[in-house]
Amino acid sequence: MSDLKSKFLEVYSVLKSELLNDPAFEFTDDSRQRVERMLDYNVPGGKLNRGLSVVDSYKLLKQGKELTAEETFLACSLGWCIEWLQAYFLVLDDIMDKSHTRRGQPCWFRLPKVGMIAVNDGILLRNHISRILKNHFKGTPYYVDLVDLFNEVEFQTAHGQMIDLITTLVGEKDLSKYSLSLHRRIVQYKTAYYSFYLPVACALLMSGENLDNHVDVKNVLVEMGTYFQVQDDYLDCFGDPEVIGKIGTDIEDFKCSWLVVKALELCNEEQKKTLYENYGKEDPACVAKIKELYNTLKLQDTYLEYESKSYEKITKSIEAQPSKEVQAVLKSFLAKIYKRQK
Ligand code: GPP
Ligand code: MG
Ligand code: MG
Ligand code: MG
Repeated sequence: MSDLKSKFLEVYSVLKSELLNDPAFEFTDDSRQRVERMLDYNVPGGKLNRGLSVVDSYKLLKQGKELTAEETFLACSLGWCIEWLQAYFLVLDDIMDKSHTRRGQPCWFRLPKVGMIAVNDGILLRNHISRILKNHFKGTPYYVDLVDLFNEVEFQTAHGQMIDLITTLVGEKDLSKYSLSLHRRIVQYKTAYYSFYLPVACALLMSGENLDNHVDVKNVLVEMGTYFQVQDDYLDCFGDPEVIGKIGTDIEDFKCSWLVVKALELCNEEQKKTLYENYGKEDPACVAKIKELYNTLKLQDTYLEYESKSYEKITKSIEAQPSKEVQAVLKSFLAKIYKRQK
């Protein structure tokens, strides 16, 4: 494990222990153990890309100067706030998407002793972020901006999730509404802001920057986040569940996935009929028909083409950024996701 990752995980233990001894609640041994189990199950088990990116980005913004122990701790804590946010979203998203597995284990709400208590666990996870920010950032000049940033990004994500969900309403399932522009709108809000803009925005605030001066950076990151969610849509169908740690449900859930949008663009009348008749059904035979059609339409090739085109386009926008440090932050982020398999 890299030094940074082990340092990062050490900070997790510190933050967790503070939360489990929060004086605002009188924990009993049982309740403390319950929260600890919930955190260990849902917070640290992912790729940690979002969280680690805060530290990487902050270092690059400091032009590679060695960070003090205090700065490292603060950057890691902000990174963990994003991982906590991600855990909060995923616990709830898995209920809404009726998913089965996440990060190679059953979704939290699928555990017999959890069920719908997972909804409240989501609320706890969200509140932990505010506690961490209060405990460690209240005295900093950028505290208000940080709280505001997390609120704004949560607002955007919840609205993205809403449009993702209302397109799948039973009784109103209508493939003719699905288009690349609807897809872009959904993924920009449900994924790009919290996964891409937020880590870099945290690092910028820590460096004393005013976020209003970095609208171009935000636009590039939103572009990258959109590309990342297209990858997620692709992997939902074509990824290896052993590698991605989750079993796809987009076809069953009637999601406005990039794949179905592309299929609608490329299909003939007969294939369109197959799409309309089989998309959004739980029946494995219907799902198999959709996957077969995706193969006939060579969507894997369309995707590879999309990947290289997006990479080129994003690289060009990065190179148009005036600051070399910002360019380095964005390039390191892009390198982490290009051609990802998980
Ligand atoms: C990812 O969509 C989007 C989120 C995890 C945001 C959820 C937002 C909430 C307000 C709960 P996805 O369903 O495609 O992700 P996955 O494929 O990982 O389930
Ligand atoms: Mg979802
Ligand atoms: Mg989901
Ligand atoms: Mg998905």
